Amino acid sequence: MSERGNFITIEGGEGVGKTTNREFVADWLRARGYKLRITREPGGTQIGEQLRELLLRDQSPAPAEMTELLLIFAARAQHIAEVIAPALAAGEWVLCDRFTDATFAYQGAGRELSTRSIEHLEQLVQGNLRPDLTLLLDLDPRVGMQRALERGEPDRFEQEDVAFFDRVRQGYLTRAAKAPERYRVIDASLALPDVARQLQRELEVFVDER
Ligand code: T5A
Repeated sequence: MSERGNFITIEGGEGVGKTTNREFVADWLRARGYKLRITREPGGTQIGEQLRELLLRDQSPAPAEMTELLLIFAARAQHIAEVIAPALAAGEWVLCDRFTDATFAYQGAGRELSTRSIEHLEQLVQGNLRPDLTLLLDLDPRVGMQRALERGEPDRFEQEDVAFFDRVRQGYLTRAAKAPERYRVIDASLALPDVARQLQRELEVFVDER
């Protein structure tokens, strides 16, 4: 039986550069010979991508907050069953753009849903599965929104006000402070090469410890 792979997540608010830097992380890991599965949430499977479309679409009436939370965990259950768990079991590394920390930040801190309910769902859907490393790209949401809006039309989440995104950022930072062994906070306000340098430093430490 092959050794279990490692599960790495990239997190942060809107427009912090998760997708852009995911490529850097992936290239760095592949260059060191790790077999890598790149995926994202919400999404990552056919069912999950359909749920993503439903979640991000600007629609009226919008999904109720609890509906949103359950749809996110429904997509996650499928993602774990179909992609994440089999890949890790086969010894692949999984690099995921957002995971449950996003739910604690957006639905917990942002929408102010109870952390206890999210923890219950986390346990129900994931069992013991947690990321081994979380790279949190931290950025003032005003800058992140500017970057995201320059790129295209805002989705349903991107239409929230700045107070919502301030809570999201604080939610992430609070979780990171509580689990320093798993989280690495990256200053995403710097130019891309400087962000990449910070990521590389953290990856070197992580890989050395394996
Ligand atoms: N969601 C998700 C929840 O509410 N709960 C959950 O549990 C989960 C999993 C979609 C939404 O779903 C919500 C949160 C989200 O609103 P998403 O598509 O992953 O999730 O999230 P977005 O934040 O919308 O993704 P974006 O693609 O907008 O942002 P990224 O990936 O962080 O940013 P990226 O890489 O596309 O960069 C944005 C722009 O900035 C530039 C890039 O070139 C690009 O143009 N840029 C920089 N410019 C200058 N300096 C830098 N350092 C730069 N880095 C990037």
